[in-house]
Amino acid sequence: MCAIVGIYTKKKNVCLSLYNALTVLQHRGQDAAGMSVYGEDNTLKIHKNNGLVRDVFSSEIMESMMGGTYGIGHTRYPTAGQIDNSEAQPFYVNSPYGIVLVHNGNLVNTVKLKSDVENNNKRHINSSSDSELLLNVFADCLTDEAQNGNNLTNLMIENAVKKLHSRVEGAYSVILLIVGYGLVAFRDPNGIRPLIYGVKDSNNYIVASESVAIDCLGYDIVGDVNPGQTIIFKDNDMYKSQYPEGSLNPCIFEYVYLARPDSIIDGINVYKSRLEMGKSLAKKIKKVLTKQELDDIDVVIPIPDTSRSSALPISILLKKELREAFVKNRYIGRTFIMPGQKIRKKSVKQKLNTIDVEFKNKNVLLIDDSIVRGNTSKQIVEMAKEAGAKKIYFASASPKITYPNVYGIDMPYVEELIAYNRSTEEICNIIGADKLIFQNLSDLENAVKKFNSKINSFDSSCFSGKYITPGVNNKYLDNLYKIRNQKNE
Ligand code: PIN
Repeated sequence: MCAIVGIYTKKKNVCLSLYNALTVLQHRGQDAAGMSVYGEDNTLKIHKNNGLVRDVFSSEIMESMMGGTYGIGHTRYPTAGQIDNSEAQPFYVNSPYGIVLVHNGNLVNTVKLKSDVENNNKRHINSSSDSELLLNVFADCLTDEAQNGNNLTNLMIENAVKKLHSRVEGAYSVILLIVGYGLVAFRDPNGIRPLIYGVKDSNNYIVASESVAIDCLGYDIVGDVNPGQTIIFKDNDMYKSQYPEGSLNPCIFEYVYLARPDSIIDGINVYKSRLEMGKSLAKKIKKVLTKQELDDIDVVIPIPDTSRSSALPISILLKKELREAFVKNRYIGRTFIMPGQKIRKKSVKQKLNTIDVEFKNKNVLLIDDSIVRGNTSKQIVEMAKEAGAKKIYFASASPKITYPNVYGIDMPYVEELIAYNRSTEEICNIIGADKLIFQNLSDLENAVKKFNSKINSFDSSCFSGKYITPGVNNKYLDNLYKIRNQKNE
């Protein structure tokens, strides 16, 4: 999962707005940050490095980025293995025209693409990033369009994106900066990863992964970039085209945990969808627990931050008090995003502490948004016991995660997933709880779908094993595992 943003304005020093947008989107990736701006003096500036936005963009660097009127930015977290800065974005190619790209998502036909790009298009890929590959595919498609020697036009760009769609498979929300021309935003025909745009004073535009960036920078939301839609921002205006028709299959994990609750994604208020998840989880809890167990519960306790929204209706529907009993150190990044098991294990205790009075001699119902590897959940149960809890019921607002994600979320391979090949009872024993309850997948999907009838289906692949793009089969997943292990060696 990454964040992308593009801002097209008439005012100078667009780097300042890009910086602000990237800090608002920091939760989508803390591994690396970068931006590229283009100014009237015909210079393109690019800066990227590993680290948080505030560390990568010191005052000195920001000063060197001043001047430009349009630009793009990115925050990244690793989608597989390696964490050197060769995969930080944006990526740049000087021909044709000079193009810079930021990408959120993950391509699934990279082996074929790489061979096509290197052997047929005679281009060099200098990293293991699928985003660099994507940029080179676009550059090749645009080179085809530019053969007649004419000046660049919107139609040429739209045709190049059309060709790109026919070559590329996977999830891709993309923003391009074309030197001297403007910005181009497009979203894959399945609309897996989010992309939304907004306007200020009728001719300043922003396009970003989440609507919070639009809000916080004082722009008004216009709408989501539709699956298969291309929007060109040029000469103070925007030009939309649609190819292919596309269908909306957003990643359900955005609603479960990835996105900020104050974002609206594909017309759905993320916070409201989490409230709904809480309502249906409350029903499931009532079904699964005996009357005795339900009576037993003294308090409902969310594990901060994401699960707070779903814990609220659970407390109301179960008629149990809601208590804040975990305090989070807000200066430590999300453990889910950190690469490597060791760092993840160590960081739980540093990150969360208990308010012991809320646990002492109580039967508690803990709520979390998901259980992935289960390490955090296990340590949290231990902490609750140490703080004096008698019984611990644990409920997850999403179902068991039993398949890998191939569309840009850093999910571990199946064997690292606690729910892989295990019953709910087995998982419950491992994490040390007295009872464990998972949300049903249909309930989760309904909780989100309820707010947008246009959604055909979700990318719920990590729960269901059903992948929306062709070619993602057991052979593909096994190969992914091998590559991942090689990278981690
Ligand atoms: C963390 C949200 N959420 C908590 C991320 C932990 C799985 N974990 C996924 C639960 S926050 S584990 O609220 O956004 O800070 O199952 O892998 O141990």
